[in-house]
Amino acid sequence: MAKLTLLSATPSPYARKNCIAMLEKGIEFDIRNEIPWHAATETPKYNPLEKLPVLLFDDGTPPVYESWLIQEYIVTKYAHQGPRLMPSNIDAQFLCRQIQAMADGACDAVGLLFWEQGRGKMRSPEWEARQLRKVYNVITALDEKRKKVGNGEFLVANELTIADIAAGAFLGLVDLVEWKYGFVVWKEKHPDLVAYFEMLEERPSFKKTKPVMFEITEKVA
Ligand SMILES: N[C@@H](CCC(=O)N[C@@H](CS)C(=O)NCC(=O)O)C(=O)O
Repeated sequence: MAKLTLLSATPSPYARKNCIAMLEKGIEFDIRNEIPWHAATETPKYNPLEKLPVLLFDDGTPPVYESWLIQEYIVTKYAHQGPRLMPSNIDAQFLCRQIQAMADGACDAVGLLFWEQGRGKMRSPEWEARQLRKVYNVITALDEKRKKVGNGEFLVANELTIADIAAGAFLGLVDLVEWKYGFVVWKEKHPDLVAYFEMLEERPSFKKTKPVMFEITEKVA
């Protein structure tokens, strides 16, 4: 098997999903942290979209980018190693992927908010409200899904899946930005979801990948 390296960034919820999946499965990998907006970034060498995470191989296998696709790679290529992270039932699989798409989209909205907040006088309150609304919509939707599964720990099929990993990575991002910027306030209104988030955060794979904000010190390259 080729040696795996994940091109990552310390606050990235997308890369965190991939790290958690590989840790859960006991896959060996290296991490190479970058700031993808700085001039020294190597991300564009591997992904024409200039975004990370990117999964790199040392045996000439083409890089895999887009975090959802990296999850698919991990789940399918390492199907027989560790927890499967994807149920066998097709409908449950779609549900997992749907929840992942929703959580990833909410991370995109947080990112757009972050950049908008840096635009000084050009900031659009309407645009910010729109992105924030998406974040809250997804928090509410996750809370509802969580309530539907009742006492089960996980969102789909009573087992840890890519859906929980994506939901946990999104909530981890919200937690980080709430602490840093105070613009997402959700915990009082969603105690069940907080309990779910805390349950996930207790897992060694989540503990080991806690997001850390970086400082963007250069003009965007
Ligand atoms: N849909 C992508 C989103 C990845 C993403 O937005 N990554 C950020 C870092 S957290 C990035 O590299 N941004 C650089 C850019 O937008 O140009 C995925 O799931 O992998």
